[in-house]
Amino acid sequence: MTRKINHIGIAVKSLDASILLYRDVLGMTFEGTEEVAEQKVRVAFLAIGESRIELLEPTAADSPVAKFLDKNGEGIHHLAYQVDDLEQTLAGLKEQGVRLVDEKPRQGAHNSLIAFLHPKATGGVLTELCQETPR
Ligand code: CMX
Repeated sequence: MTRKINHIGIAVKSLDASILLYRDVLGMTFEGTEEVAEQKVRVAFLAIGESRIELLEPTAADSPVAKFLDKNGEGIHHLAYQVDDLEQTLAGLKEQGVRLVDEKPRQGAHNSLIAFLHPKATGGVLTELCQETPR
């Protein structure tokens, strides 16, 4: 069902300052920034091997990432696993009684479809499932 770690989401206060760290200090490949209006975040992707780091900066005070930063400060926000068929995966998880944040796929960054599972159902780790769609 889950194929690989698509990305690791890290909540940051400043995208620009964090890009300097991940690109210039840690040497990852910067792939660009994007606004995900539906999630109220601006994101930057940095490639590392077959996976990515996703830096998340809130764009509004009521963004889930703003709430996370207020409570925890900067740090790992979620893990994202790649699946082939998100709709089918969600249906299977629902059948198993897993608590979902999103019952239906939503639009994510990089033209992907995404859905979150509730951290209370996944051992305290906010878990995202994503299905890459052709660009
Ligand atoms: N990782 C682990 N636990 C988390 C968490 C996170 N990122 N965010 C919240 N929680 C925990 C809280 O610590 C809290 O636990 P306790 O009750 O034990 O204190 C509990 O979940 C409830 O948290 P809350 O602060 O009251 O926040 P909400 O219930 O309002 O929302 C959540 C939590 C996960 C449902 C919400 O953040 C959400 O819907 N997230 C999915 C969407 C998202 O995060 N989008 C941003 C990224 C978008 C992208 O990658 O494109």
